Order: sequence, then C-alpha cells, then structure tokens
Amino acid sequence: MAFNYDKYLRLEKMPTLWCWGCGDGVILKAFIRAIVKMGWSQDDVCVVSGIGCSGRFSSYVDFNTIHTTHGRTVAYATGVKLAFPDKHVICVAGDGDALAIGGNHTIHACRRNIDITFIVINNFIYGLTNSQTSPTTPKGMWTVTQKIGNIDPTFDGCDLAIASGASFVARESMLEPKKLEKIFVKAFEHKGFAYLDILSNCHINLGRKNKMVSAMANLEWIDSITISKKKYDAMSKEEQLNLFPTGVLHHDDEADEYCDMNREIQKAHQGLRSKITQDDFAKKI
Ligand SMILES: Cc1ncc(C[n+]2csc(CCOP(=O)(O)OP(=O)(O)O)c2C)c(N)n1
Ligand code: SF4
Ligand SMILES: [Mg+2]
Repeated sequence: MAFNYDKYLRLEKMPTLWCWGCGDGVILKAFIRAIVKMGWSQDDVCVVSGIGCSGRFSSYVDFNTIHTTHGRTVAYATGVKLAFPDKHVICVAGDGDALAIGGNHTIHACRRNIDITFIVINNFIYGLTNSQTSPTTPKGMWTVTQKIGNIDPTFDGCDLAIASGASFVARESMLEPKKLEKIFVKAFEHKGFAYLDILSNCHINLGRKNKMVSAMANLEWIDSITISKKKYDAMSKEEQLNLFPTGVLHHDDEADEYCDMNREIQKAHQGLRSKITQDDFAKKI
C-alpha cells in the first residue's frame, strides 16, 4: 500500500511554493517516512527551520514547528532543546543559513554536542534570493554575485562539523530517497549532535546559469560529484579532488551530550540552593 503522507502534512499549505522538480520535496517525504519509522508522536517532534527555500520545510509538516530567522536556526533549536530536553528537535537549514550567516552557531552547536538533528539542505547556492554565492558553491560556477565565476574555495560542512565536535556526521543526496530515509533514521537514533549534509538540486537558480537547465541535468551533476565513503577512502588524494563521500562519515557514541550535562548542573545548583537555605536556617536557631 502506498505510504500516506497526509497525516504529517499541512494540506492547507499545498501545493508547496517549491519549483517543479526541486529536491526539497523528495527530502521532505523521506523525512516524514523516517519520523514514522521512529514511531514518534507528532506532538513530541519539533522542527525548526530558517529562511530560504529550505526554510519552508517547517511550514509544510504538521509537527510543532518554528519558522525562524535566517542564520539563527540552530540557535533557536538549541533553546527549544534545552527547554524541552525530552522532545525530538530537528533543525532544517540551507547551506547559506548553516554555513554562511549561521556558521558561528553551527560550530558551537557541534561543539556542545547537543542532541539535535541538523539537516542542511545543500543546493550549493542561495536559492530563494536568486543565486548569490554560498560557501558551498563550486569554484568557477556562475552566481549573481560572481558573474565571471566563483573564485571562493568550496567549503565542506561535514569537515567543519567533525572538526567542531559533532558526534554524528553524514552525507547523502536526494537522488537516493531510500538511503536518505535510512540516514535520517540513523541520525534520529543518535544521541548527540547529528549533522547531515543533504545534497539537493536548485536547477532554477544554480543549474540554469551553469549548463544544467533541467532538474535532471542538475541531478546528474550531483551524481557525478558524489561517491560512497568506502570507494572514496580507497582513492588517492588526487582522485578525491572535487568529490564528496556519502554515508556516515563520523560516529561517536561516547561523547557527553549537552542536555545530560545541563541536567547535572541544574541538580548541583538545586543542591547548592538547598544547602544555603539549610545553613541559613541553622544560623537562625
Ligand atoms: C538576516 C538575514 N539576512 C539575509 C536574508 C535574505 N535571505 C533570505 S534567504 C537567503 C539565502 C537562502 O539561501 P540558503 O540558506 O542556502 O537556502 P535555500 O534558499 O538555498 O534553500 C537570504 C540571503 C534574511 N532573510 N535575513
Ligand atoms: S529556487 Fe531552487 S531551491 Fe528554491 S524551490 Fe526553486 S529549485 Fe528549489
Ligand atoms: Mg542553498
């Protein structure tokens, strides 16, 4: 029987504002299937997204949702998780949101290892605002801010996340929805900060100006730059150039999780307060 997404969608918001053929829809469906696999109740999930085409994610899914400001997505999600540590907090942001304006928040969320799943929809461009260079835009590509070709070195969010202390880091592309669903489940199961680099197409604002006019052409390009981690690891440094390994890139189950540590601190504070009260009381009698 076909999977019924209706229960998890805000049908009154349909059709989506995403362009025909945009990868964001494929990611959204895999995301819902993964949540259902986890058996989580809709009330126990909170989806926080920023501004951008990817930011619309939170408008379309029927969970607790926050559609927040560009670049502050993971900061809001951190606040939600600290206030409601028993809820499943999932953050969705674009490459511009997560790695440019919000790069600082990303580093520190990774460093704290707070139990949030951070889904970065990486379409290599500022999609919503019509083609400005993002940190992941490949060198040489046309953007509206670098019309002769991007000269900035391409940035790898997974490398940043690993170096900053995220305890689960993985990459998949929307070309393989089943793998996407599986990686979401693995990330949701992980306790700690899970950083997911999800490659997607923006044939409208990246592809059209870079000889990838159709969604299919953009997807073929994504296919040509991705390779499984196993094959990638067997390659020489020269062969690895301009390729992105997919699958789980880093996994550490032992790292301390931030909400657990925070709980201990709260307990210690309470102990301190009650001790002071007892001492004060003792002085009075
Ligand atoms: C503080 C702030 N700066 C800039 C903007 C304008 N803005 C909105 S979305 C966006 C870029 C979105 O790119 P990305 O995060 O990669 O998401 P995509 O649209 O590609 O999914 C920008 C610059 C804004 N809304 N707020
Ligand atoms: S502009 Fe690009 S990212 Fe935005 S909806 Fe269209 S194809 Fe998708
Ligand atoms: Mg983008």
